[in-house]
Amino acid sequence: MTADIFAVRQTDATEKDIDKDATFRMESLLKLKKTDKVPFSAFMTVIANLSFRGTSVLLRSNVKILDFIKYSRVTSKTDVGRINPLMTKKQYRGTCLACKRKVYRLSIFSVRMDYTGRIIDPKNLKETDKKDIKWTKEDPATEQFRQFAVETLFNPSSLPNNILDILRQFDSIQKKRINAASPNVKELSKLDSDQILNAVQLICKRAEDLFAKETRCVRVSSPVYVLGDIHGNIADLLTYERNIWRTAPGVTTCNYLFLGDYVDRGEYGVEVVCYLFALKVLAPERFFLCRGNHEVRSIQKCFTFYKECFTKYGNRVGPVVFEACNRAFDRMPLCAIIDDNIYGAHGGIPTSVTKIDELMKIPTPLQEPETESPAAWEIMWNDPMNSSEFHDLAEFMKVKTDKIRGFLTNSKRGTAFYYSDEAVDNFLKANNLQYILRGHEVMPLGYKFHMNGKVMTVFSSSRYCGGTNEAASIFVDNEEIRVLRFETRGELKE
Ligand SMILES: [Mn+2]
Repeated sequence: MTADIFAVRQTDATEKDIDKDATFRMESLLKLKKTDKVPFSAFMTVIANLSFRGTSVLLRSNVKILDFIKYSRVTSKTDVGRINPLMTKKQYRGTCLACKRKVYRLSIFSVRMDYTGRIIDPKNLKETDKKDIKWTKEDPATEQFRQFAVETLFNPSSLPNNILDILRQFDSIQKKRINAASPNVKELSKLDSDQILNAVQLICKRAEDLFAKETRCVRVSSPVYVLGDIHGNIADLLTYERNIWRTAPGVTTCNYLFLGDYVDRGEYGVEVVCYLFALKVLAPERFFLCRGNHEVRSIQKCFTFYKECFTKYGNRVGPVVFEACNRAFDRMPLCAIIDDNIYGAHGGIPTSVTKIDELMKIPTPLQEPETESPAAWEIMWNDPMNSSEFHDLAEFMKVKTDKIRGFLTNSKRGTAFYYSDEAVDNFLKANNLQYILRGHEVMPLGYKFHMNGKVMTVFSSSRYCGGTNEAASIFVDNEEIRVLRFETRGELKE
């Protein structure tokens, strides 16, 4: 240490000088022999009473701290930022926290995709690559998952894959491709009513069982595409397939959240339901479906879905198809939370319940949600209303706004409520959330921001009821909420 102090002070001390100084410090300051060990407390005492001089220089940097900061870390960061602003962001992020520290295993399947994005020719690596990899025996859950992959997910002729192929033929380009790739896939119109009944019943039952097991408010993580009302528009649904989940459901990287209203108004309610249920069955942890106000029997009887089942499938098969779909609807989750930050539901927030934990307690199944669970009914029906309109309406209805906690009777719909900025703030604060995404109302561009962007409407069926509205979806990724709009006109015309 004495030698180091001399070195920092840059004196021309010889070995002898250093030895002399060290002996002096040991004997006179510490009262020890030159060869003794120095106890730590004794060492600290001589430093603290300043009799052992020079030690502080050993801890000092020979560069000024401001110069150090200026020329090292910060400079390099600004340089990176100037080259590409995304790079500085990525330095901190990489993948999300939830994605870190996972235990991975090798998947047993390699799959081949044809030019339509469909999976063909799955290869079991246990059989084809056994020379390169020694496959160990798996636990029962993994074995079960692999069994599902063999029989359903990567089996091109499994029920859900078959349903998807049949429904893809509503898109003329997909139809040509499917005919070229798999000439044996039948068109829907060429199936007899018993085949259809069998397929619809089976896919609905499997979806029903999955929905029944989900929580009433499902947790979804980004990246996720959020879609609003579809309303029997199979053509638009196939446009999304082409653009945002082109590859088979088993190998997509994103999640997909649908906010309800799959049937009524549009012509292809049954097809939309079967298509979405097939996705749910193939990839239950990727595709999430919330219930909309049209996923209710009494509403479908007033609109078109009930009639659609009868006209398409007749008096014998029609009611069975209708009931099979509705048994699944009765068990659908009501809302979703994305990344612990964004709430998603068909209509929005209910009057009676402010905590998500309470929403979890809503019972299932709900055949008649209007009477069985007002909270569920309101989640499916309520509409947001901005402050000035809300106050005008309250005045008109002669209601004092300080008593109603931000909710007013929904005069436009004749049921449920409007919710204001105040109700939204209470709900978001109570659950530590930031945004609300919902569908339920058609918008000219397919989306609309309300209340300074805290609430967003997304509508994913273009030209709804013969109108001119566009379709949109919302893409949530990398701490950003982006609106996507779709050109839905093109490819369906021959
Ligand atoms: Mn609706």
